[in-house]
Amino acid sequence: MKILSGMQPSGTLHLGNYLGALRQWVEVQSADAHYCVVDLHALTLQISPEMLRKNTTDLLATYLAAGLDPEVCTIFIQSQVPYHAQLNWLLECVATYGELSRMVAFKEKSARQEGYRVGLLTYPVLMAADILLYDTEEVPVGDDQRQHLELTRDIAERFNNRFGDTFTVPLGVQPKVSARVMDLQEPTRKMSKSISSPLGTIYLFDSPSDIKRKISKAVTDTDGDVRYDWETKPGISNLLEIYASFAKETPDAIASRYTRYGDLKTDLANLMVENLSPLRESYDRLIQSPAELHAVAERGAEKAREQAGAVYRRAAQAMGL
Ligand code: AQP
Repeated sequence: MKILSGMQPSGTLHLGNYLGALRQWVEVQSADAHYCVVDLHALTLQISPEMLRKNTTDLLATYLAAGLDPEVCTIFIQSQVPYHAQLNWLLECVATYGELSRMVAFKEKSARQEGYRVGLLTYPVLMAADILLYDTEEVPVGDDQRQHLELTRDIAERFNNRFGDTFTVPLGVQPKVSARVMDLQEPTRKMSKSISSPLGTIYLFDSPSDIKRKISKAVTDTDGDVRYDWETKPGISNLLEIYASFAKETPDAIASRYTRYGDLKTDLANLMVENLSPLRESYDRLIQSPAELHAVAERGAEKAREQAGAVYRRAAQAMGL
């Protein structure tokens, strides 16, 4: 199965990025899987060059710490494969302004920024280019990316209809639980990198004491009944999904073992510390070896350029270039 996914180097990953995306990537890695650090996407944010460079290296180390293996799959940095930006332009001439302006992420992010730039409107087209360049069949992403995935499918189908069969039309795949991890303080809003919520966001490399503190302060409700029910109990349901995701059980099975919120929270916090500590230790080790990280990225980009070049040429030729 041909797979591609990526993340923006826009800061330390949170639990949603891990459970919704990165952990699935590790489970399905193979010689046909491509995972990239999408640094071009991060240019849509207000980010200094130094910070972007640091975040890019950090994210690469995080991929490896989480278990992606460069001997098994292709790991690369998007900007080191120029075909992404090149195919982006071809696809911008296929996508419409109307469909881009209907993207929920664009509406939400543009409402929070004054003088937002054109890239915020068009980055879903770049995402389509990222995916289509690798003849991707499946894209493992969190639930918040569904609309962008639909757009990618629409663009691929429109291109194929107009210029002949060129692109594989990909499918988005989400994990069964924790496809949308919610903010611990505001469980009706997704956990997010760009909205600051110090107690509501668990970062992948939080210390054990921070994880325990944030879980113990997570918003629940007053009826005291441990039940998996998003409609009336979003706070508890969020914790049950996170628990289920780490324990590889169903949220209902976990709920049936608890009668008190406090006990559920204590066990969940311990389980998280147990699962996340090895990642943090591995990251601390990897980040000390920038030359090794650089070599992984170089090797990955070389492999990615070969694959992406062939698809880019196919698309360019189909359009008459
Ligand atoms: N809360 C979440 N639950 C499950 N999955 C999530 N993802 C993001 N938030 C959650 C998934 O993580 C990947 C990150 O992709 P990205 O780096 O492009 O970031 P993003 O989609 O912009 O989400 P962030 O990291 O929270 O930033 P904000 O919301 O601030 O833009 C994707 O697979 C995404 O689905």
